Amino acid sequence: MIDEVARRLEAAQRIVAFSGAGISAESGVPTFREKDGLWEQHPIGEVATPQALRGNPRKVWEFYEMRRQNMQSVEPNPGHEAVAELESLCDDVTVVTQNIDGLHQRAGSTRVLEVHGSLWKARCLAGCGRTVDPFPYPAYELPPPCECGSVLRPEVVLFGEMLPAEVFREAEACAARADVVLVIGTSSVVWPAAGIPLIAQEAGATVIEVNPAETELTAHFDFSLRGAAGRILPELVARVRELRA
Ligand code: BV8
Ligand code: ZN
Repeated sequence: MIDEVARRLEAAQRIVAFSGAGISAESGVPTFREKDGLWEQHPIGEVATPQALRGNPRKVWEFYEMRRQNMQSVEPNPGHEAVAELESLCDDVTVVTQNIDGLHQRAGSTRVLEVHGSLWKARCLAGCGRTVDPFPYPAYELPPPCECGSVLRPEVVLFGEMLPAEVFREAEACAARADVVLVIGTSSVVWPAAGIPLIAQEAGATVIEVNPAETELTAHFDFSLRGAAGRILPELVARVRELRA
């Protein structure tokens, strides 16, 4: 199967790598829905909804500041690096990530669409328009003050919130014109992001999942490589390189 997948990848003019928390798992970043996942330790209703943010901005900030703190000792892993290396094999590669950790960019990917926002950006909660990018770690005060007298909020998409319209539109457009989509390390349960690979498939793309487990959408995909991204993606890229040699 991996030979057939490598052939599809080698022939692709336009590639979309769609990623979730699983690609960062081997960097030591906890995922959300596996055992001891983030949502087990921190109920979504308390730390990842607009209601929680309005009701207790400090508690929501403590959750995101803890994740920013954990990221201080985290590096991209061979999975991120293999995705970045795709750019040397294909001149139209777009990463569409649900992750907010910034690891794809640190691994060298140059076109990254963050459909759920970023840990490293903040914006005014009251809507005065101020944005702080980058919003470096540590935040000296939680919640951080905004010049307008309100406070800043993480530039992260909380449950029940719209995804950044421009970014999501661009992600849908990239999916609709992709030849191959890699679906890496996502449980495919969070919408509308989970629908990105299906948009590509409707438009004729080959969709390849990389995940140690079966997911909600595995049955829809053309190929599903069972295993860790940090092992499978470097092997895939190596085979594409061989086909090119
Ligand atoms: C919206 C914040 C509404 C940032 C996140 C019912 C009730 C309420 C809401 C809904 C509902 N039904 C649908 C909804 C909408 C809701 C939703 O989809 N809920 C789901 C849970 C049912 N969606 C929303 O609310 C979205 N907004 O719909 O707006 C609207 C509509 C119109 C008009 C106005 C408003 C907003 C969704 C974004 C929410 N924010 N996070 C943060 O804290 O990070 S979502 C959160 O889940 C993260 O962003 C994460 O990226 C995302 C998806 O999770 P995964 O990345 O897939 O991670 P997970 O742990 O689930 O899975 C890890 C996978 O990796 C596993 O498959 C595992 O096997 C694999 N893996 C593990 N190790 C490895 C590996 N793979 C490879 N290699 C390894 N080594
Ligand atoms: Zn403000």
